[in-house]
Amino acid sequence: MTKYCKGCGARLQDNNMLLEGYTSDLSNDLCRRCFRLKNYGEYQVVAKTNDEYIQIIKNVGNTKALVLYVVDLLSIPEHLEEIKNYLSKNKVILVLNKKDLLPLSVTDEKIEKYITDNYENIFVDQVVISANKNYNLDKLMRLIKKHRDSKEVYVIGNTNAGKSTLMNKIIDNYSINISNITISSMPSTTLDEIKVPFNDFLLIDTPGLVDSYSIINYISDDKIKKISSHDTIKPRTYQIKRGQALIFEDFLRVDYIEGDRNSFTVFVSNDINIKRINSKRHDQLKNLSRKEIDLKYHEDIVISGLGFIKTILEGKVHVYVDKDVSVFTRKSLI
Ligand SMILES: Nc1nc2c(ncn2[C@@H]2O[C@H](COP(=O)(O)OP(=O)(O)OP(=O)(O)O)[C@@H](O)[C@H]2O)c(=O)[nH]1
Ligand SMILES: [Mg+2]
Repeated sequence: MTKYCKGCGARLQDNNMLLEGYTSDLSNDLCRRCFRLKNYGEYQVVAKTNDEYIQIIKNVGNTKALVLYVVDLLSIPEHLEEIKNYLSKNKVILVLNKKDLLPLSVTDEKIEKYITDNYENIFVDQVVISANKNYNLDKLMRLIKKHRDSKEVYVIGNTNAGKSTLMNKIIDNYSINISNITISSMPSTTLDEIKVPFNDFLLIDTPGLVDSYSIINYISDDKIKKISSHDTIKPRTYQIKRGQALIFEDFLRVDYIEGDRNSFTVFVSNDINIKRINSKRHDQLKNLSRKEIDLKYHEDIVISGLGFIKTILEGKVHVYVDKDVSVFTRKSLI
């Protein structure tokens, strides 16, 4: 009988250690990779292609299932609306996760207003939650009840958005079952669909899209752990003059090239070291690819996968980072 790993959804097999779903004993519920991740925190890379992700999303688009589109509030994709290209027939609820990472001064209303102002009529509803802290899960459950008119509810979104964490929380809190889906701070933890019967419908976890523009793909594993914040971010504000720059460890440099004295408030993991330097005196990290950015009033500079810098005044900035990392500006989220 075909059996699937309860942690990552891969088909269990005992033939090839190097392939996903391997276990030495087919009576196990978990593959070896999930067992090790859960018990020892050891991560084994699996190369997942985004084609598989796109195929899953396309299949969802052929159903009328309700979709929960989970987004990490620290890494809101630049074009949230694009998901609807695949899901034109589905109702999609936008689930903005990891609220606990943002300071309390950032209210749900502010975030919701930002979404309604920028993505009007794309989503049937939206909700700000923290899966980790069980925050607003009741509200999410009410929205599911309100919009669900099919037997299936899919949970989709980029890798690391917190889809599996959310699945576990919903199942543990709102049904008699206990959920054991593997979660981790590393990308591509879930490998295939995981269907869990939930009260009178099926809740389906999916592998996440690997955002190829995210900084996560271009830094070492230990740095990935460092940039994945677990605690509420303490925003760090720098009064910054033309000719000064901020250096973030060994992966990011932001130079203030033109403009009046400005204020840069940085929302990234508290574990990341940031130094303010005089641009002329230090060449550090200038070997990275340079992106030139024109700032308007009250904009955020978003560095995919890392976080954002809230700025106040107009100006010109040079951002040095790996060439494949996307850097963009948006109207201030907060
Ligand atoms: N701070 C915070 N971290 C969260 C929250 N939800 C999930 N995480 C963390 O985010 C990381 C990724 O969580 P997963 O649930 O594995 O993410 P996923 O979307 O299933 O990822 P893939 O399976 O790789 O697509 C883990 O380190 C979680 O602990 C949350 O509400 N707050
Ligand atoms: Mg997952």
